[in-house]
Amino acid sequence: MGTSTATLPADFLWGFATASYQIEGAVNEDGRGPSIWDTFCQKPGKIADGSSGAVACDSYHRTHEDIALLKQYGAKAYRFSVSWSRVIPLGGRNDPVNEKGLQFYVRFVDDLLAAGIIPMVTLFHWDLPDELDKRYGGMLNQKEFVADYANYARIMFKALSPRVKHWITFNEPWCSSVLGYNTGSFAPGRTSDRSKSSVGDSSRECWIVGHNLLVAHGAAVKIYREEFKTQAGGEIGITLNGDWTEPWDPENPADREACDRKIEFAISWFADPIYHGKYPDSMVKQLGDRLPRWTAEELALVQGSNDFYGMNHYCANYIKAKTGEPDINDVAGNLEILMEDKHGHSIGPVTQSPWLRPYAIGFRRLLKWLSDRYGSPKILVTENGTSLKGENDLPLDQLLDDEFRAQYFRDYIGAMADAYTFDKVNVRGYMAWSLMDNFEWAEGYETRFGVTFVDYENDQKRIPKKSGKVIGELFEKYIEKS
Ligand code: GBH
Repeated sequence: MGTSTATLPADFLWGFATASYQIEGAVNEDGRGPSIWDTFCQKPGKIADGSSGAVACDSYHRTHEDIALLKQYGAKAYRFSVSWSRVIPLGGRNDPVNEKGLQFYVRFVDDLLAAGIIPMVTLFHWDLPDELDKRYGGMLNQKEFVADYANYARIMFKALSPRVKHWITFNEPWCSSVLGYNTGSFAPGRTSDRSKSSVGDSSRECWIVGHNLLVAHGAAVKIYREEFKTQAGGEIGITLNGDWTEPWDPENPADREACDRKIEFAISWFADPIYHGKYPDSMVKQLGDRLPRWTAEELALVQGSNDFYGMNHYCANYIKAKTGEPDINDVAGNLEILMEDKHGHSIGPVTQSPWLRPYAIGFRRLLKWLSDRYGSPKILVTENGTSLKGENDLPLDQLLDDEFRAQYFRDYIGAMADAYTFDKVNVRGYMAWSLMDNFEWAEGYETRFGVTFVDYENDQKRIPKKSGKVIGELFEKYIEKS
């Protein structure tokens, strides 16, 4: 819980988040083309329960149910993402636009606004049109990818601006780069590990993809600012994921240094070029010429390209420095990421997600860390939430009474209010992950993150959990009355 005198400003924007491939389903409907996730899910062994987003929450047919949920929870805003291959089935700048796909989003935005809910649109939440991957190597190919992404972004700005005033270019480029091109655990699944993929170079491709995503982000921001922003009075930024770090041994300076280095490799990889015009020294030092160099033209697009900092945050880790030369495929900064410290003390309770143990004070500390490093930017928290150990196996009445998740939100939203009130962090928005249970990528449907239960066996029926209601009560308490 936050300190009792903590508050949030009257205009604080709060609500819930989702992503297209995780909720929409209807993958073959109304002319949608396949994305790299449709293809990836078909490969045996890639998804824990062998599932895919083919039906998911069926939100393509249930937008009214989703909007009703948002209203019921009292949300001011909703963050959702657009499926690029619904709008341009083949993806490219010379490929046809699918008017039916585009109109789906136009109508959805109209419906949200009619319900009094502010739309926040993510242009890319990992579901690249599959054809672009096949045609020219997708995100690896800077020239083609940036031009195609810019074309797609302009189509969406034209269709939805000025009614949409909050735009996110990319969700978590770290995941697209590292999980897609280093570990191979996410689409398109490229890696040097030949037991997982026949193609890929973990030591190089992730750094190239990260670079290209930044340039594509910059290109879209330039278009928005030059052609749409003035009329819309809107804002645009990128969303980065990053966990907080604590030293495995606080007495060891090497572990303390490794804590910052871990955040640099996860977050500053993208945020330093945007706010400071360069990659972090720690990355340059470790990666040498495997990290692309910035050209003047690229930097002109990338530096200064955030109107706000989009922050996805879930948890924290203990960090132990490695001794010796870094592995050629290392992406973490030559360190171990641990759940327990030197004395065997866990950073937080276990959840259904092996990587996630709640540690709310870490949220406050990371907000301050980002604020200090990037000159007090406006921060919108674009995702925060938790899974719950064994939730999927609970009887329905117990599953709906998700006190563990409710407490997570009390602790995390409280920590954020503390950061705003006492650390003067300029955090102005918060979207809980997620509005409802959905396709949890490589984890399939077994792991649930929703504040709403989705019954995949019974017509994707939505039933609110306790935590959905708690979030509204928390913001009611913290937000100052204007
Ligand atoms: C978010 O990422 C996603 O934006 C969202 O789509 C997803 O549903 C949500 O999380 C819940 O998972 O153990 O090395 O594979 C959160 C950031 C970064 C968390 C990668 C999982 C896996 C690290 N994610 N991390 S590893």
